[in-house]
Amino acid sequence: MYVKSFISLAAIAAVTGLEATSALAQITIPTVPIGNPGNAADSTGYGAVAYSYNIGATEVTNAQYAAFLNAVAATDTYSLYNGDGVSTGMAGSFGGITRSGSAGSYTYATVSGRANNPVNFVSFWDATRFSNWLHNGQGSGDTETGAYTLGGVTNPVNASITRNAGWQWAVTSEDEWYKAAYHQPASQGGDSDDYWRYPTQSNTIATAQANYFFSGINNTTPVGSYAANFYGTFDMGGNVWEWNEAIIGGFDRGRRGGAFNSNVTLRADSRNNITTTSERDDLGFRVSQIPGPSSVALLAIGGLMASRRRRS
Ligand SMILES: [Ca+2]
Ligand SMILES: [Ca+2]
Ligand SMILES: [Ca+2]
Repeated sequence: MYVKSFISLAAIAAVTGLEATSALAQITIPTVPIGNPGNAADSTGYGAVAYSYNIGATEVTNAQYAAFLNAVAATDTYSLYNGDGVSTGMAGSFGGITRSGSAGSYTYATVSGRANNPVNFVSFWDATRFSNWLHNGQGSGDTETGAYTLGGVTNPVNASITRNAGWQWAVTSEDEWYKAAYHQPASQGGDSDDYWRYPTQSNTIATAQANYFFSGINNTTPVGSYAANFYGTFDMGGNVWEWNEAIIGGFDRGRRGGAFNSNVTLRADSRNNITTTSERDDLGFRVSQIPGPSSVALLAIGGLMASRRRRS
């Protein structure tokens, strides 16, 4: 019977010791599996990944990033929120997150109609802290340890920070990103050399396929507004550029895929980089995941729910 098998969040909290509110606050990052491990690189030299991994199906959204801010940025020690000006910054016409209150009790909300647009105005270091927070189970999870050891320094020395072994969530590496965007084996319906020129399963692109310069939108669009590519990811071409981990020069990290104001930079042969502290209207990020202990913990909670249902 439905009524007897129903289990409330409060009951889950009672049996797991979790607060119902923290269970509700957990966000979900939809991911897709990237298989074909051990694939060869493209002629550009990128795209080879030896292991299987998951990647965010979409760019990280304003709603996801606002949940992160509400969890860890009541004071905002690390400048995770960009509040520049009225027309720029996260509260401006290209952003989608507002901040209320004063330091120590800041709260954050998404702008109506823009919750599912990609977060922007985020530095590379903001992206690493979001990843660490996911790695550490969200909630009050630490932002300074996990996939990256940041040591409480808002903008660390660039070359000193690389992904730690044992990572569970991370900013995409350049190869992880490139493979998810452009790879499709010829044997699985792909291009003859296993890589497309655009992240749209095609060697040409049209405005029906992505939000880029010729679309004429000149702003971000909700993630997933265009068709998915081979592996099931959205908006790897256009919408916003996406940070990757590649260390390029003294102060830069990689970014790929172009944005709403881009054209040729959507292409596989267009490698790009920008200063780690840049916070721009056309730049966001996407995360990678290796299933690990936190996923196992969630499965355990799911199993507990199932066993409670069976008993009730
Ligand atoms: Ca920031
Ligand atoms: Ca090709
Ligand atoms: Ca993009």
